[in-house]
Amino acid sequence: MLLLKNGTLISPAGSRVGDLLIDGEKIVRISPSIESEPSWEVLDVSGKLIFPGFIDPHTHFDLHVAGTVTVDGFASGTKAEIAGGTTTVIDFGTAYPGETLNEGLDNWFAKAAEGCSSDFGFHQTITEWNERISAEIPDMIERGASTFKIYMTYDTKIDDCSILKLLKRLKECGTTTGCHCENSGLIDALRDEYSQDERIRKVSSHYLTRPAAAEAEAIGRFCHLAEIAETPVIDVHLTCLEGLLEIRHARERGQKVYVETCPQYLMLDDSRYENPDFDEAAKYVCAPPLRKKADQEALWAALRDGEIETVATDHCSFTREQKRLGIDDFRKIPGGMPGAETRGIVIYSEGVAKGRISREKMCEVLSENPARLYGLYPQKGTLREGSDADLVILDPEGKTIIDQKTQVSKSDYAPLQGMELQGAIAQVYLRGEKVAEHGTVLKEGRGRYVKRKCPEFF
Ligand code: DUC
Ligand code: ZN
Repeated sequence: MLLLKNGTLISPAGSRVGDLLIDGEKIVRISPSIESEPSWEVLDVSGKLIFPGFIDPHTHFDLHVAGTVTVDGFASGTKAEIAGGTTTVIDFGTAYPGETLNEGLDNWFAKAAEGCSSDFGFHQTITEWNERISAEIPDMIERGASTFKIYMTYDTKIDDCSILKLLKRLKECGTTTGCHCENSGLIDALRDEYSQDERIRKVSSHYLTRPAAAEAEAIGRFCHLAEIAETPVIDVHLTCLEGLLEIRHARERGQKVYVETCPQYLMLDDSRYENPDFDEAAKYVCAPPLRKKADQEALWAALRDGEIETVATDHCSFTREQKRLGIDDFRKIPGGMPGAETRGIVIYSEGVAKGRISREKMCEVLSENPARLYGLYPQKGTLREGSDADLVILDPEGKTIIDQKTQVSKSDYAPLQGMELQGAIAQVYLRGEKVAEHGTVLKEGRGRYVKRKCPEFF
């Protein structure tokens, strides 16, 4: 038994000082005061905030992108996550065209077999639509990969006809999908144009060929397809106000649309791409790209107001050397950046400590909402009796400096390098076991697969 005494227990409904008792892997009692027994381990956490372990529902470990593979696989990716307080990740398994969904999922289980330091699950990415794939949806749900992902851009995209059919089928099966919304045709036309002259060697061409309008149009179209299918849907990695306006329109029509954003879109803007040093600018290449400062403010306000339900990382990490694949052609820069170990503390420091959002909202968007939306609740995402003892003990008086030299991710840069943050992730517990302390992972490979239920549409 482990008794945590006098911590501030955070939940979306409110926070209170109290004691929390862990027996093995589970939280067994929460009360304003629990009398300890001689055989128990007791930890005084006065002044500390106790969050349910964070959930990262958007990672890309061991993913092939633009002729290379992300530098973090499941071992280093989940180790980075656990260092930063994320106790469960949901990665995207992918069935490439011609593969069955079961084969795609098998491949992702094999990738994760190298060992995970956080608990883990999978969404299944669908890259084509036909009767065979449709028939396999119940298998995915049965295997716990109960939510899906589709792309409206990249080689993995599916067309509107397929999206509508898929949405109807997922509705029938009691689930839904997340979507990467960007207008592929618009982007392709601009990329063709920008690759005709010297702009082909400019990193800035990346963001100039993926404007907010491309994202907003695709979000609007995706929402209208969901309107016709009469089903809730998820927009992953929202970056901009224009896209948010489309979400608002859908909600005004009475639709349920769940929205995710990521710390990079809250913290960084597109001026990063204008750096004349290729290595510096290419660090930030991701899709959708970073936007304007006004978009960051709109996203913070939307988080505060409950218009964004989850904050994920979209951790998709490369080294600077890998980014150099695109030194002569911006279209070949692998897209994505690391962020696994910094998400929680960035949201605390820049959100809670700066007064943009409450600590209860932080708990909602990092823990409870992803647990509910992705079928993990109440096993995960909440501090309650019977739930897994996945805990983050956050010291609000601590300080964190982001430094690539001390990060766990194998990437050789940190997008927020040098940032001084208020607060520190003091300890992380995974199912009752202390697995990380002050950024150091104490126990590796303790993660297990979590079979997820279908979403709760709150
Ligand atoms: N965007 C990225 O930047 N990387 C991986 C996948 C994605 O959608
Ligand atoms: Zn992604």
